[in-house]
Amino acid sequence: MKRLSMPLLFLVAGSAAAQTATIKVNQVGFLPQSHKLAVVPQASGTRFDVVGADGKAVITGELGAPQRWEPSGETVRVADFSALSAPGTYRLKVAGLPLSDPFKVGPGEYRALTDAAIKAFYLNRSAIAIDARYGGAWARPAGHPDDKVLVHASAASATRPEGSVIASPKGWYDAGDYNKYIVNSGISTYTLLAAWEAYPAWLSADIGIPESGNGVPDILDESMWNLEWMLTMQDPHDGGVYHKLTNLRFDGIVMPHAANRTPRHVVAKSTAAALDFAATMAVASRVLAPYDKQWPGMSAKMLSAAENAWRWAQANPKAIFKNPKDVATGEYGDDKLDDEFAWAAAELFIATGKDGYARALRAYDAPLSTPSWGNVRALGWISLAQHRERLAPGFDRSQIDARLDTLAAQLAATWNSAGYRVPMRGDDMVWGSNAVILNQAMILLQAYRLNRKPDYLSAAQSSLDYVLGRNATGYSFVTGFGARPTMHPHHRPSMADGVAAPMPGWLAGGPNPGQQDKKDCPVGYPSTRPALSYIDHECSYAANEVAINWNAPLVYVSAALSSLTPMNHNDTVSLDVLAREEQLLQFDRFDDATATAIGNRIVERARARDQKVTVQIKQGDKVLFNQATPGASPDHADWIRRKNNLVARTGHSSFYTHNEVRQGGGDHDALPGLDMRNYAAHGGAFPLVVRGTGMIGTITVSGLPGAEDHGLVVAALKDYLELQP
Ligand SMILES: [Ca+2]
Ligand SMILES: [Ca+2]
Repeated sequence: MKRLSMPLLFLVAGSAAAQTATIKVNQVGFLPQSHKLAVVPQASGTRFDVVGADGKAVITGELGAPQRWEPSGETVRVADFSALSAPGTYRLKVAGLPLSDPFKVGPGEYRALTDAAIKAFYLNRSAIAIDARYGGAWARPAGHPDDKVLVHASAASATRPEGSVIASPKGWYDAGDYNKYIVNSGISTYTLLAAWEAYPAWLSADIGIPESGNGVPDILDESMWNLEWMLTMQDPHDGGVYHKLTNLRFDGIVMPHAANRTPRHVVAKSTAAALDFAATMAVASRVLAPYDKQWPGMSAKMLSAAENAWRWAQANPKAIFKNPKDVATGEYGDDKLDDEFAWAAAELFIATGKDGYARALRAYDAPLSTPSWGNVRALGWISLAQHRERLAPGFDRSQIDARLDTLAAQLAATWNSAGYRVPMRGDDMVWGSNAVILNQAMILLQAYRLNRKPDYLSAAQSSLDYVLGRNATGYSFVTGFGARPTMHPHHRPSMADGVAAPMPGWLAGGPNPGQQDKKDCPVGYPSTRPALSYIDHECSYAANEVAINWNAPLVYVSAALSSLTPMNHNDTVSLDVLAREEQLLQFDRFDDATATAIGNRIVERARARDQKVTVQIKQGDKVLFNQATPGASPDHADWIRRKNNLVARTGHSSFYTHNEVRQGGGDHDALPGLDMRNYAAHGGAFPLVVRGTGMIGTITVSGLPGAEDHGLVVAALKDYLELQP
């Protein structure tokens, strides 16, 4: 930790703006085809080198023109080294400045980041011990069982008078404290579920939680931990939803199990809580529909809970939450509820197709702005964009593109003109500013999916760069990631656990010129400038706390960039990995029923994600299974025929051959000696092998990019084979 401040101290003598006189770069790294920028303070040099581990320059370029950035008060130049795509570890070098922090370039560079950002939710679970197998050094006993929670006077009703005891276990601790708030849980859970809906391939990986390997993607298991808690916060007698479950006062700086034993309460029902609950449950009901076997009846139960909460909000449209006199925990107060009505209406419309919800959506309509816990309007439009193909008739789909593009265009314009090349303006630097910039990235990414404007993807990459080090403070704001990460977050377990390193994978709130904690901190802020209003100190609840609604967009944005950034032509998958897959995914016996079960499984997965594919399973010349999801193209049949021919010839999956050819520098669309009208070296056809017999046929998907077709087959096979006795 001492090391971190060395370069700054080194420069103090020569520079008035010591803490800013370093090159700022994303300290984690980039995908080969990412847009790549660094921010360079004014120095003698006007050129930059990117140097490899051996110190030799691999790329050299001209710095951009000097430009002032008001939020930090600096004049900076930008280095654009997007041309760098070869995997490796690099630094930037500019005459007159210390070398930059190191960063990596490589495929899958954000895998560890996405996984750690999801795992942070696990580590913040209430009512369960964190096992060392999954939590490592951050294992701990269970805290806050919440199996006996009191109904607070503010929440009393005829059927549940003050002091009634209810069970409301599970859920995530909200932030650095140990309380649970519906409003903030809503947007956080939504963001994880939306990430899954949009980027299921990247997010199917097991991350090492108790539910890993159970056949359900871990991000959904993790979300379920909180959804189950949220369901308990609805009063079954009237559909209303309690605003929060908290102590009367914040716990001390202790571990969860050592927190005070005074009773916890559910506090007042509120309109905001009911609507955020309704929206989140509507989303969860559609996302979990394919998992009815694992959670019987859950999807239907959630949809009905959502509609009941909506009805309560209709009947109680102005129940604005204020902390009762005896309750001092977080308020999450919001008196502008048009956006909550609009969000819930959008999600319920997608879920049910009922015209009443479409009418409500129109009634509460307004232009979009960057989402946050108290401003949720844009969340509904992200969902509408995701589901635009299957919205009930009568909904003007062109409106979806227009709405998201209007906001994304504003953000991209700011990004283009700002000295630091970020979409965030000085007045966006509020409490939790790091989540503001990542929520801006969510909008940019969703707009990019609709219209593929390259600036939107680049501006979203810049947003991730910002939180990982390309900001005026030079910190990577994600614990455990980068050369100079946040080390002292305001987070009770990280402060009380006796482990030197903070719990990894958490995003600090970030620069906040409000500096509301100034009087509570033994160290001063280095500056009053918005972009420099940050201290890495445990005291700093205003700039250095962590929170579930800040981590969720980190999951979303790292997954989206990993999925949307174009693939480098040099990016291939290891043949060893693919060969092992082929060894592993074999059958002891195979018959028509097996084919039907696997085929259905693939179709189910594709349908759940709205993917247009054709699935075929063939034994010899006999087709055992052939089905297409709605909207699949008739062309798929020919792709399947050509991919199958390749598998019959090579004995390997078509994805294996695709990678083999590319790794050898060849063109996969022109295989020597083969008539490519009858062969296709694209992923999606997988050899059907019975142990002791050999290859008897193929299991094939077509319709998506080859890697995804292949991924769909492999995921379904893994699912199926692991579940066999
Ligand atoms: Ca799982
Ligand atoms: Ca609001």
